[in-house]
Amino acid sequence: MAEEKTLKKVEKPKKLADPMEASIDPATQEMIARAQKLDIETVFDRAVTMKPCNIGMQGTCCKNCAMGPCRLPLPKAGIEGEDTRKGLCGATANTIAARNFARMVAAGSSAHSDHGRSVAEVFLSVARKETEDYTIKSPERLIQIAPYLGVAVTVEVDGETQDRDFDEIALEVAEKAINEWGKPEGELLYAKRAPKPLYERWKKLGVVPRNIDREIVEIMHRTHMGVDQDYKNIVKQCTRAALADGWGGAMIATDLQDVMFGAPTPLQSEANLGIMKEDHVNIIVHGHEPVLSEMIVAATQSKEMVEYARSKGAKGIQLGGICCTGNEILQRHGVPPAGNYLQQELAIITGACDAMVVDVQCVFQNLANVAKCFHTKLITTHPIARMEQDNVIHIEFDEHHAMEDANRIVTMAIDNFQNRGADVMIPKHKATQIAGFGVESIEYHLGGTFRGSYYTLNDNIINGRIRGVAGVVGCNNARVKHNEEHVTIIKELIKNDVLVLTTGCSGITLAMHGLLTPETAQVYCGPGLAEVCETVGIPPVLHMGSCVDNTRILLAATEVVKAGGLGNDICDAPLAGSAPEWMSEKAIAIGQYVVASGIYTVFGYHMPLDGAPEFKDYLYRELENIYGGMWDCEPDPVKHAHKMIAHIDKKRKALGIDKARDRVLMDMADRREMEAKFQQA
Ligand code: XCC
Ligand code: SF4
Repeated sequence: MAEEKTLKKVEKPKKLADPMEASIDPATQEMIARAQKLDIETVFDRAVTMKPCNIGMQGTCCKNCAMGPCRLPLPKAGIEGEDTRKGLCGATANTIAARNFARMVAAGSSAHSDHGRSVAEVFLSVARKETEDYTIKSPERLIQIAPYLGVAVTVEVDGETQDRDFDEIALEVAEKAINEWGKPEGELLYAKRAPKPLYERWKKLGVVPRNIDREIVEIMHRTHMGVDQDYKNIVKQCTRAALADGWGGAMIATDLQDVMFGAPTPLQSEANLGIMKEDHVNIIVHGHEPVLSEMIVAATQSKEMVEYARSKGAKGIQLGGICCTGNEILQRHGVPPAGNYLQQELAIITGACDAMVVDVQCVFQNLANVAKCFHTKLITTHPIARMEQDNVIHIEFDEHHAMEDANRIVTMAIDNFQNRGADVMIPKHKATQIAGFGVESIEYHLGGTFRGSYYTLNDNIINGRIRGVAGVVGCNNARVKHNEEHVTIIKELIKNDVLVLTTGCSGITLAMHGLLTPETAQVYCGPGLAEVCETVGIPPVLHMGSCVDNTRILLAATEVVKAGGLGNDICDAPLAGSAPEWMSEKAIAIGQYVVASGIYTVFGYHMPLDGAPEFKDYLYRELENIYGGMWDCEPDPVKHAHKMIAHIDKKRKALGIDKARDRVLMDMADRREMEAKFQQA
């Protein structure tokens, strides 16, 4: 019997993903099919063979001590009367779900903030003049952020105000920035960059972070067995750690990256696997920290390297990005992203990837298995992110000889070009995009006649041409049809005159599907938004960068409040947030800081909260009374967009600007009618 069973098992054909069901992107569909033909397994196949754990999905599995794991699924019939479910220690479903949620916030905040710390450390070497490979490309940004870190930019000399020595400012900024991670007293300095009422609210609630590391450590302590067993108190600490991320670690990362590598300005590029070139050396950089990839960009552009590539029979070097490392070099150098999170294996499956260089976060361990099937060199570069497989090469990157490391990596890729197999297949698909928007470029482009202020953006919101602003960000998730949620939600939003700001893999997705061009306005936008976009020549979806650059969205929201006419605080303005296909713990940290900053935030993919309905209700409803923003989850993309729009309209109504939209839309209809008549005549 037993034998028969095993036999049967072996005979059973392997379940594979249906490429058409797995993604809406033709390049991805083609590459999944190719992988299957070559018998190489990808995340898409694993997603159909491995089902998620039902109790984990509900958020109510606790393994915080060795008496567990204690599993508290919600009874099928629901709960009538008192909820008597408990873990061995008596922990309730609320406590367990809240602790699990908090640990996601801690992990997510630590990822962004550790990234920020690395950047701050490199900047300290720059300020101390210990490295020549990095410089200060944006002195303006440095001067701009210095006061927020309590660093004076002027000095008094004989009663006269003079500019302070620039090197001195740089050094003090570096020291003050690094201090934010572990200072023994005081509070997070950037908290005061938020609108005053928001800061005051945080202060009153006792959630202003003390320092970045401490808030994360405290989550780990509080969620240890037998410590914080009041879900509301746990959520309070989630807020404090998440704010330390959004208005701390991640914001410092963005700022100091801008200082060292330049603040992004709008530029044109492309996106999708089709950016790879058969006759070029293809190098893909993947991960999050731009510290190394900045050097790789420089190396691939150097004359020596290009000539070396030619000497090996290639026409040149094509660099491409995946995930947020990709976004970082896209927005500053126009390097095209080869794909988003779910396409990382596929870039290798083209057979044309001569080296994939990874740093931290969102890197599949399966890349090593896929790389084994091809000539691709998979190179890990970060001391905290190595892989166990023996085909992975580790070249540890050190900022003190950054250029040397980058040259070594690029040389390795070039040398590998000749080892390519005959079987190369690069999908043809790619799209053009405009990326590289920032707080200042929105100001500049939407500044209208009085350039240099958010007033014109506000004015267009007040007069109803722009209904509101949405931040749509975040990952892909193999449990969701690749790209579909992002694209559907965005189309629905812009159709309804909502201007969209995007970052992360969402940005890459929208680029791939051609939504990041000014021409998109005529095709997909409602009449109000279309008019604004056409007048100023911007896309209706503005790519603001990587995941840490969600802080740009916070600062843009702050500018909206400052410009006036849309309330006194972020929670008054017609704004909403969304992460359609989230998967990363960082998304939860981001969600929490966005909510705590006053913005209604809808996740598309399932949130692990169903096992604890009371805790879920607290996040989805109660938080609005505390922070002005709250969580929500809606997997249906059209409903998802309309929940955001409903919130935007609620805010418009509260501001008394709901009638303006009716007028604008009527005007437009009238005008079109007139134009039609005119044309007939
Ligand atoms: Fe990772 Fe930032 Fe998510 Fe993409 S979006 S899958 S976190 S790379 Ni931030
Ligand atoms: Fe179970 Fe409590 Fe231990 Fe969690 S902390 S595993 S609920 S005994």
